[in-house]
Amino acid sequence: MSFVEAEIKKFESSNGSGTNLFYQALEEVIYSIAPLLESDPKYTEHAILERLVVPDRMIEFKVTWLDDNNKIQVNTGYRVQFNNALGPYKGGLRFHPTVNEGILKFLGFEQILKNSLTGLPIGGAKGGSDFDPKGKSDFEIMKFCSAFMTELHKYIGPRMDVPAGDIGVGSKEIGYLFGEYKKITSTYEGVLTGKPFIFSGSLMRPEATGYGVVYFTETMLDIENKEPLQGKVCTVSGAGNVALHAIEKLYQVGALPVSCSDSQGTIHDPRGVNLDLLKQLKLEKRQSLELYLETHPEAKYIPVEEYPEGGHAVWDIPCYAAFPCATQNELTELDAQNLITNGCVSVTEGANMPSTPDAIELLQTHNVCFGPAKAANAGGVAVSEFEMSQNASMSTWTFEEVDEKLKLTMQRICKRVALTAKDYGVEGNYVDGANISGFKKVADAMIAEGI
Ligand code: NDP
Ligand code: 2IT
Repeated sequence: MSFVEAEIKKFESSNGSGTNLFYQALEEVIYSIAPLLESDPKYTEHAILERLVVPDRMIEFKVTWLDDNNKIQVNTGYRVQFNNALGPYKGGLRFHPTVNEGILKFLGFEQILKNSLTGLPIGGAKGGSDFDPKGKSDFEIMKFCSAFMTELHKYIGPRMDVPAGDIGVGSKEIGYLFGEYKKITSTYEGVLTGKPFIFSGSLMRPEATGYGVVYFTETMLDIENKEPLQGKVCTVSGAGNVALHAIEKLYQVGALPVSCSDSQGTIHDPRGVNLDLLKQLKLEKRQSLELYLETHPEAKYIPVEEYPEGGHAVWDIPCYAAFPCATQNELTELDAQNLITNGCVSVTEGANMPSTPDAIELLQTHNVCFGPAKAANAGGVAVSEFEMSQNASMSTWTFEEVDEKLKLTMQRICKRVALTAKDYGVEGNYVDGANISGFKKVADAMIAEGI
C-alpha cells in the first residue's frame, strides 16, 4: 500500500465532527499532491507529509471571566501553532460555540498552505474559543478578551505568532486583546493584526478578504476565457466581514449581488441587496436578517428550517457567479447541482472550506470555474502581513497603496495556481494547483531547514 493510500485509509476510520473536518481538508491535499510526491521522491524521503500533518504544538487553556451579573463563566481557549517553516505562525482566532480542537486543526492546516501561496514570510496557525459573542454586552466581550489574553500572551509575539480575526472576532475584539497584551507586557508591538486603524491597524484590513475574493474571481474568469463579472447576477452567502466586503467589491466592479445569509436564513433581493442596511443590521448591531424586510418588502427571506435538509436556499438562486462566504461545508452536492442547473459559471470560496468534496467534484466535472478558499480568500492574511510590515517599520500605507498591493497579490496567486495546475497535467483544476503550489514551497523550506 502506498503512503498516500495508507494515509487516506486512516481518515476513513476517523470520526468526531471536528476531527472529520481536519481529515476532509487533509484528504483533499493528499489527493492533489500525489503526482508531486510520485514525481519527486525527496518529499517522501524527508517525511514531509508525516511532519506537516502534525502541529508543532497545540495549546489549550482555561478562560475564566465574570459576566455582567458577576457570575463566573468558564470557556476553553486554544492556539494551534502548526508550521513556521516560512515565517512566524500566523492565522486568525475564531470565537464560536462550535470551536474545538478538530476545527482549529483543519483551519490551521489550511492556513499553512494559504499563507505559503501568498508568497509572504508567514507560517500557519489558528486559535480561538468556544465563547459565543452573540447576546453578550460590550463589557462582557471585553472581559472575555482580557481573560483570553492573560493566558495567550505567553505564546505569541511579533516574530513568534501573530493572531488575527476570524468568525466572531473583528477589529473590536482585536482591540481589546491588544489592550490586554500591552498591559501585561508593557510593549507596544505588532503582535496582532486586524487592529483598528486608530492604533496601528492597516487601512483596508477589514475589506481585504472580501475584496480579494472578487479580485481572484476576475483573474480566474479572465484566464478561463469567461465573461467578466460586470452586469452579472451574483449570489453571496454569509453576512459577516467577508460576505459584506465581497458584496461591496461586487458592486464596485459593476456586478449585481442579490443575496446574503446568516445562520438563521437567507435574503434574496433581485434588485440587489442594500449594503448599507446589511452593514447596519449585521456588523453594527448583530441583528436578524429578517429585519431587512421591514424596509425592503419586495425582497424574500427564507428561514433555514423552510429549506430541504442537505441544501441551502442561497444556492438555489440563479446566478452567474457564486461566493460562499459564511462557514465550512455550507455548499453541498445538492447545492452544487442547483447551481449547475441554474447555469452558474463560477464558484469562489470566501469562507474556509465552504464546499463539500462531493460538491467540488460535481462543479469541476461540469466545468464550473472553482476558486478554492486557500487561494481565493488569502487576501485577508496577505493584508495582515502588510500590517506586520507597517508595524515593524512604524509606517502607514495609504488605502490605495494597500488596495493595489492586494490586487497584485490576488492576481499573482491566481496565475500561479493556474500555471501549477497546467504544469502538473490538471489544467483548470485550481484545487490541485493551489495544493501543489502551496505545499511545494513549505516542503522545500522544511527540507532546507532540516529536521
Ligand atoms: P463573521 O463572524 O464576520 O461572519 C460570519 C458569518 O457566517 C455570519 O453571517 C454568520 O451568521 C455566518 N455563520 C457562522 N457560522 C455559521 C453556521 N454554522 N451556519 C451558517 N452561517 C454561519 O466571520 P467572517 O466573515 O470573518 O468569516 C466568514 C468565513 O470566512 C469563515 O469561514 C472564516 O474562516 C473565513 N475567513 C475569514 C477571514 C477574515 O479576514 N475575517 C479571512 C479568510 C477566511 P450569524 O451572524 O447568524 O452567526
Ligand atoms: O482564515 C484566515 O485566513 C483568517 N482568518 C485571517 C488570518 C490572518 O492572520 O489575517
